[in-house]
Amino acid sequence: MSHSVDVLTSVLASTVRSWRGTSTKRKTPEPEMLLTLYDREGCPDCRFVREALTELNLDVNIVPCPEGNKEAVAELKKISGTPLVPFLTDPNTKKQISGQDSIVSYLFKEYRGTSVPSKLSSGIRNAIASRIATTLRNGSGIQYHLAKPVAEPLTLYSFESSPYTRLVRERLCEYGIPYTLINLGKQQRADMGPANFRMTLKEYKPLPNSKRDTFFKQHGNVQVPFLIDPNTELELFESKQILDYLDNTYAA
Ligand SMILES: N[C@@H](CCC(=O)N[C@@H](CS)C(=O)NCC(=O)O)C(=O)O
Repeated sequence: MSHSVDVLTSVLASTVRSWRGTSTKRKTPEPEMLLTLYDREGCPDCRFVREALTELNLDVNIVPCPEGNKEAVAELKKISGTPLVPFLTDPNTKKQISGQDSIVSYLFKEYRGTSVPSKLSSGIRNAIASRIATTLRNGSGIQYHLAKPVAEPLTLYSFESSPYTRLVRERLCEYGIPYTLINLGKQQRADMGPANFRMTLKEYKPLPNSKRDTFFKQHGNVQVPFLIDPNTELELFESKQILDYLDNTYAA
């Protein structure tokens, strides 16, 4: 599939999800230690959890569990007692939780002190929309593709609904590459739109003292996906280049 078609179907997938997982509340205290999510990018249930993580401005270690990766699934089964994703571990509270509804409820209660907002709550419509999103992406980010082992986890700057970033997350999942997901959800009107076409006439400035602000100070703009690979000391913008890099570096 050409990159443009991939981007288009990814836009459609985000649209069918009503662009949940785009915005992030201005202030959510960051937990001391990163949470870990055993995840399958194309799995409709895992999507709910990642949408909640963006909305809550929480970063997370992703352990990809693509179908067909026997080692990853065996590891998951050892820890959780079941081969099912999503599964979340939170070292801050020592909680281990299975299933999207329990995980999303836990995240909102623990990190926002509220119940799950209706747009993220479970229900038949929401579940169907998430399945349609997976169908639109033709099941990408589900099956394991044989890959070389990775010594150090990568880091990906993302937000859940980002159509370009979804393509990278799918590929990382298919190769079973663990990574730290840094959520840079949108926090104000000026964050809307692509990096080179902001919805503001003023000079772009992220909210002070936010993760976006830190990123802006480092790179002079905010654009996702942005990938860091400590194994090769590479830092890369642009989804197509990142996908080519992952194929060239990690496909077995
Ligand atoms: N050509 C870039 C486009 C990336 C892009 O437009 N990303 C959007 C999110 S989907 C973005 O970073 N928008 C600016 C922002 O979120 O602040 C690529 O293929 O990676």
